Amino acid sequence: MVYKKSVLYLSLFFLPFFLSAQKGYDLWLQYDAIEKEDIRSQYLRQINNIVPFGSGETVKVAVSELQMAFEGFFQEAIRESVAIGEHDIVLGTKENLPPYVLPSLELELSKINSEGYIIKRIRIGNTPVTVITSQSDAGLLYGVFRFIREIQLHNNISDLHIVDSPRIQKRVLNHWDNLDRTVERGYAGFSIWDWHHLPDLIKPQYTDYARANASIGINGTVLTNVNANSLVFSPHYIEKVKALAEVFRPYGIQVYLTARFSAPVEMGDLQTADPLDPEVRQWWKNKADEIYAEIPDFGGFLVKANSEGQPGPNNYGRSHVDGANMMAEALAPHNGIVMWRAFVYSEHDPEDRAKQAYTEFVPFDGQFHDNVLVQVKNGPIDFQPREPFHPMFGAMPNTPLMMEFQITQEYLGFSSHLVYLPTMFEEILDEDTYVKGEGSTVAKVIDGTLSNKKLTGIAGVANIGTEKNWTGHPFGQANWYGFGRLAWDPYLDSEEIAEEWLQMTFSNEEEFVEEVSDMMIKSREAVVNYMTPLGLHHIMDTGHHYGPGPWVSDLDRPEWNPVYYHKADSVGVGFDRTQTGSHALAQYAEPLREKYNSIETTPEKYLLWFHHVPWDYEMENGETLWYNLALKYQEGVEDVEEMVETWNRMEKYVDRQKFEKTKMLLQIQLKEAKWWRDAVLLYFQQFSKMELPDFIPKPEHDLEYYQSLKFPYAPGISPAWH
Ligand code: BDP
Repeated sequence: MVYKKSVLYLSLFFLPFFLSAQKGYDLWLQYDAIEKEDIRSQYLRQINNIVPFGSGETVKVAVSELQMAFEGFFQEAIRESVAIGEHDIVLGTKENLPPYVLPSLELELSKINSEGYIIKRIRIGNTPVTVITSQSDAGLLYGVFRFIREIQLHNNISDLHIVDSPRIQKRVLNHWDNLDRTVERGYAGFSIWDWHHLPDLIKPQYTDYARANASIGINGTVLTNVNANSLVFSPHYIEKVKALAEVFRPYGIQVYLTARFSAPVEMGDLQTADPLDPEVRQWWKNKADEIYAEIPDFGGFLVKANSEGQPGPNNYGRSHVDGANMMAEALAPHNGIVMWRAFVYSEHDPEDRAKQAYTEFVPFDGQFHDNVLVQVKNGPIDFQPREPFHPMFGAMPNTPLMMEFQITQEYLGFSSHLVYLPTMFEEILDEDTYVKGEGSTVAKVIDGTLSNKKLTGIAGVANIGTEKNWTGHPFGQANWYGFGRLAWDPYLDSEEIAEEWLQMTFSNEEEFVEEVSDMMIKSREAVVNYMTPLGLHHIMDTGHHYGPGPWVSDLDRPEWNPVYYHKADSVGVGFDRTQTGSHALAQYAEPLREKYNSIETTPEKYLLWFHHVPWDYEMENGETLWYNLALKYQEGVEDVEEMVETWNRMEKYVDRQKFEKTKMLLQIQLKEAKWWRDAVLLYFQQFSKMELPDFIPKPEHDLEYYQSLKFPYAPGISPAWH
């Protein structure tokens, strides 16, 4: 008896924690009961039964998702029915809907693409119903998730008329997951792919992963690290990949693998991986056939070649085109694609690293096969808190270019800092390349409208791991969510996305949504300010990229050292990329070239990216560069202080676990923002020889102390780097 009591006591005690953890796990798919009776009854008046048409797996998961959502919202089971009645939710693809439903949808059906959907309130005779329809199964599921979202946002559904289609075709997550379950640049635990137990153990988490992705329209996942392991091509692993593909298929998600260029040699079959060697070409064809025999809807390969030590066609005196086209030929009969990365820079090339990808790839414009996408990081260096857009965007009108964003926060505070990345994604997508006159935005390059591209894509390096809430930081989920939403429509407003996510994840209360979305929107500028303001970049400590390391200068490759990027000296700081320097700005179109060539017309946010600026240079506010640098670092710290205060006011809206966790993480962020400010300013002061302005509190430690800090076990470094 006593024993039982204590069990009960314990379980009651732990229940709130368990529920909280579950809430973290449920991401933005929280189907919480609608407590306000007027809202609840209004919905119930317009939702009766579900009437599905079609019998595929996708229809089944769509119905069960709706049922799960309704049961959560209304705490009542919603029945499935075969005959259409008043206020029913009728769902089916165009092909499967009964013909008498179609006339009221014809116009909309002609407007959506193969993955789009329509949600429309219509009357069949005198019977009012809500129809969710599409051209394809995947579109139908997207429509169902959209309908659910409308309710999560407490929108009116009495007169729904939504017609929506994705603007980009391949909307893909890139997992930098290794087969040993470590995750390169992963800060949320280990890989969710339990390779050892696959294909026999199918974890419910795989389905929940697919649900989350489908709910935001992600339709592809690259399961493995770009620093690839050829073992994944063995029959043993293909079987495991197949098992995952089967879980994801009903959700419209294709699987892809990273292809290690030297696989034909490493798997012991051939002596060479030369892409022009007929045996090598045949090897890739056979491998593709073998994979497709098991996974008929396999997506294709992502390839990192001749980059950071990875093998590639250059090892055999061949070009990126030779390599990519060889794989493209192997995949083409199966409708597979190659995503060939443009992230290349060489230790043998003394040219500014920011120029190298463009120099190497742009001359190949138009030479890649139709099923090749060249995947380009958003900026010309490497996922920094702020970079100008990559000049390759717009410079290859005859080659499909795929955007690569990094959702995992390698250079932005890992999973300890609250940084809302869609603000940054939006900044890049909105940038004007001017290649076809004003309005030639990066978004138009990516969605193919600028140069009429047939194949389009966007990738995000995932921030997902085995942590209970998937992403470590509760707000990391917003970056996964926001990436998906922008991949669907790169013209969306990141603030609206933040508001949506907050309502779906936390609460619909206006005060909460307003204040916290504002905090999220400002969080990106905060991290830029306390890490790399005014165009500084890559001054993180090397290897793990955790914390400041502007002093690092002893690594073998020059461009692995932060001093290479800031070039501080007694005159000033910054990388001269104008005519007098590396002339990297020549890779941009006019009028950008002219604009960036002069200090006066370069936006201050890119100042030290393009110019080596004297410490006493007078900036827009009449103060010196040195003063302004200090000001930015201080602003960054104050921005975080404000975030802390905002969050503390939100306690009443948030479940305890998420509240406490975020609160503690914000304290870490504040501590680290101060660390950044003090360490970087003390370091640069050696060059500027100027006093720190009064508003900078006395640093807690001296420079030597900051330089002595070492973090050999900082997370995210995968064995690929050892
Ligand atoms: C760098 C990362 C490294 C990745 C590389 C890449 O530090 O871990 O392998 O990018 O994108 O930023 O290939």
